[in-house]
Amino acid sequence: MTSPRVPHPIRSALGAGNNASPTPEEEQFNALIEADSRIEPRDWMPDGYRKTLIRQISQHANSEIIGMQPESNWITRAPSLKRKAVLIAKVQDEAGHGLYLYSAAQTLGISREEMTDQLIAGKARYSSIFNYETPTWADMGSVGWLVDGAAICNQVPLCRASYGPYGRAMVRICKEESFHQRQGFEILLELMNGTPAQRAMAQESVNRWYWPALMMFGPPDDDSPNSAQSTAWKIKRFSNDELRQRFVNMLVPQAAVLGLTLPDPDLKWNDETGMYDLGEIDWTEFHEILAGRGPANGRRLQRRREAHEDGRWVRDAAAAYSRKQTQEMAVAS
Ligand code: FAQ
Repeated sequence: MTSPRVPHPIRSALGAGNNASPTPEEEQFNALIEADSRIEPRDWMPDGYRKTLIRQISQHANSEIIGMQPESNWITRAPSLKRKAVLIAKVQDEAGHGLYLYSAAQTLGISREEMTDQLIAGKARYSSIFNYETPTWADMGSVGWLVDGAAICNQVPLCRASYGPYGRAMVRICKEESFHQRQGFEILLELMNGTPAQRAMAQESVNRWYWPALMMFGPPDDDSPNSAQSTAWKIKRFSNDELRQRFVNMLVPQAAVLGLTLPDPDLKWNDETGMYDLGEIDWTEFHEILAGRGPANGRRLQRRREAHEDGRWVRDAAAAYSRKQTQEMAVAS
């Protein structure tokens, strides 16, 4: 796995081949990035930095919101009252994460309506992982253990992202994701301590979710067009492949505790690198999903559109109440 060539932050912030001297605002921005300090909403920032953040944060927010669907599928069928309560709380947490992230993106000058319109029109991305089905209860374990586990690996470094509102939102989100990952692990542990049929259900589910979870980290480094610039701007702190590797290194001992097999016949410890070697990822599947041809792409967007329509009366009522309050305040003053 090769690391991307990382351009110098100052030169890249100014744009390749731009020999003009930096403006005072550019100098200030570059100095903040170099000093590992934070860029705040009112600070000057290059257009590309703003656009990159809007792209990443809105995709991330969309993922949290669409990501509610595969698990809400199981709320009415959870096997006990305790599991139902935990699952409701988890799905509610994802809604909260979406809201923090949409708010962080709004500080960059895009409105919530624009982001929602782009999502329901099918023009905005959300994580590939949420286009898979959740046909068994064990999938709630796999989503927690593998999907939230991958999310944590990817997101802990984002707590240090150079844009203040994004980094701060990630701190809170990561705390909740840790709990999510543990509840997934615990569902699988209980199944693995159960009957042969329960153990088989857990293994079958992990077989389906393992490779898609590895794809969550994005394309390989040599096919990741955004990485170099995002790393130079200290939005990304590690490459896609580095984080994917870190995730697998973490999973292997956990799988051993669970008694589960990770479905990669080429997975083996490498004494030289001090890491696990991984088998080949099927990137065709990833690109098919990004092109909208995954197992559940159509239904996920359709459900999001329906939910948006179902919520119209709430938005209208809130807007009417807000107008009324503004009028009352104007009369009183
Ligand atoms: N899915 O050049 P790169 C969660 C796109 S939250 C779809 O490497 P970048 C919590 C990428 O956008 C999960 N598209 O891009 C939860 C770009 O396309 P564009 C979401 C993907 O941005 C758990 C193109 O490929 N987490 O799970 C994916 O430098 C359970 C080229 O890629 C985040 O969003 C993908 N997996 O790196 C909720 C974390 N990967 O935009 C409910 C924040 C790549 O140029 C239940 N995001 N693409 O048209 C990131 O860290 C980064 O954006 C990456 C991609 C690492 C995802």
